[in-house]
Amino acid sequence: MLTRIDHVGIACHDLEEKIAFYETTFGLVLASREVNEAQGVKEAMMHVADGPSGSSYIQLLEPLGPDTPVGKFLAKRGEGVHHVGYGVDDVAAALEAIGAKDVRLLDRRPRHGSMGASIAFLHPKDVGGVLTELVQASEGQHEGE
Ligand code: CMX
Ligand code: CO
Repeated sequence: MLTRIDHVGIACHDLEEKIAFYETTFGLVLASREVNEAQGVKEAMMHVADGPSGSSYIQLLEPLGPDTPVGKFLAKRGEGVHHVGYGVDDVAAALEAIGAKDVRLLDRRPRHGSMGASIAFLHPKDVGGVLTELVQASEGQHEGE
């Protein structure tokens, strides 16, 4: 069902500073920068690599306010790894299969993610403490294109 690690989401206080850090320290290239009001974040995708089933990224996340998922996370735990996003071919089908197991879905239906992807989250308490995101890349981002 999972085709790749699409991205690792990292919570930070200052998006611009962290973009510069990943550029200068690791030579990563900024692939996109977006504000996602529904998710309460300002975010950047830093391209890491291309593989046979698509690309992988580091997703840098700055909260739009304290009462957002990333805002609450930063207040509680500070900066660091916030979630893991796995690639899937069909996020709706993956949700149906996973929802039939004892894993709480934070999204019953896919939502809009970075770069036109369809995304959905699984509750961290049911995934061994790891907030987990399923990512169906938009057409054109698919299969190593
Ligand atoms: N990883 C692991 N555990 C987490 C977590 C995370 N990122 N965020 C919260 N938790 C834990 C908390 O530590 C807490 O555990 P304890 O009760 O043991 O202290 C528990 O989950 C509840 O946390 P909370 O602070 O009370 O927060 P909420 O329950 O209100 O929200 C969650 C938690 C996961 C349901 C919410 O953050 C959510 O819906 N996340 C999905 C959306 C999201 O994260 N969007 C931003 C990224 C967008 C993108 O990737 O594009
Ligand atoms: Co993400």
